[in-house]
Amino acid sequence: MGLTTEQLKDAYGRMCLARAFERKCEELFMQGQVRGSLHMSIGQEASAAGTALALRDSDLLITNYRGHGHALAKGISPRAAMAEMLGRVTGCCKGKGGSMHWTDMSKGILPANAIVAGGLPTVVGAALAGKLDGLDRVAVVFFGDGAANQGATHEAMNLAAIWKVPAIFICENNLYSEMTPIGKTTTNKDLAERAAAYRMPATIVDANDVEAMHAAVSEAVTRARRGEGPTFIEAKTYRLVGHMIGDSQIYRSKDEVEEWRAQRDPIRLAGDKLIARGVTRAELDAISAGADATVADAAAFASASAFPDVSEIFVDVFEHNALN
Ligand SMILES: Cc1ncc(C[n+]2csc(CCOP(=O)(O)OP(=O)(O)O)c2C)c(N)n1
Ligand SMILES: [Mg+2]
Repeated sequence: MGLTTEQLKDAYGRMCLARAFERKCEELFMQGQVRGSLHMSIGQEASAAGTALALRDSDLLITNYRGHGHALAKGISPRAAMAEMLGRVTGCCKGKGGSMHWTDMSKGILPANAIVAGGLPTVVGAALAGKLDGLDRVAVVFFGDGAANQGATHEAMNLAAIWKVPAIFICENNLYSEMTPIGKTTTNKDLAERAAAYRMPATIVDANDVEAMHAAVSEAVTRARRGEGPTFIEAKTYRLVGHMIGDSQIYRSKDEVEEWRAQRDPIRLAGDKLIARGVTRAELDAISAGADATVADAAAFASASAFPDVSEIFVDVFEHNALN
């Protein structure tokens, strides 16, 4: 099941937005305006856009530290997201969560967290809650190939399968866990095969192809809505930038990165498909310029916003008494 041309244009726009947003964050990071670290998903945008297009606002999404594209594709406000990057009070966590805790419950985006595999137990709970409440709602989690080796991943998959909860496990296999190539972390590089241990339906998808990604997630959503339980999707992809900003990337060759950039850039692939369907280059440029304008507006909004007042430091955080 492919996307209509309108849907593909929508996907293209969501991918352009994610990329423009992260490039702007990179710029702001270099200026010292974004603090901490920055984990970009450049090269992995089709996984996010294809998934979001298969979901409703009421469906839940949980992501991790590499989740800018996921949350933007699912509809987080770019202004609130950028203000959060800059630690401003108008941010989606009032400036206190940063990049790694983006959330927007009105769009079904649960607060992200940076614990590798931390989203998997949460998604089982979120899916179970929807099932117990009789809601027609699915819950999706994104995690990486490294996270697939965590114990929590397997506990979560086991429970999801036995309880038949409407959860979708999307493992973005970008071939590296921080600086470690997948060949050094596991003997079987097809991570989808692990789902068989839980009798969970699983599929491997070329996640640089937004249509393929959308088709795989749509099938999983249909199964979940029918009450048939969870699905595991291995989204094969590649990050075109370092693990985090400042990563010198000495663990992989420049040729490898260049080959993925030249052959498999998901935005270019979607653009080529649109051109083949008769969309003009000028239309594509207009979509991309629209994304740039949204990001410029978000950055201006964020820069003009105040920092949270220091009196707010313990508001909305867990257990500040532990510090006393
Ligand atoms: C429990 C835990 N262990 C270690 C880390 C440090 N860490 C941050 S990202 C990362 C690599 C995860 O790789 P992968 O799951 O493949 O995701 P990717 O970064 O490639 O998207 C590690 C080890 C962490 N955040 N949480
Ligand atoms: Mg990885």
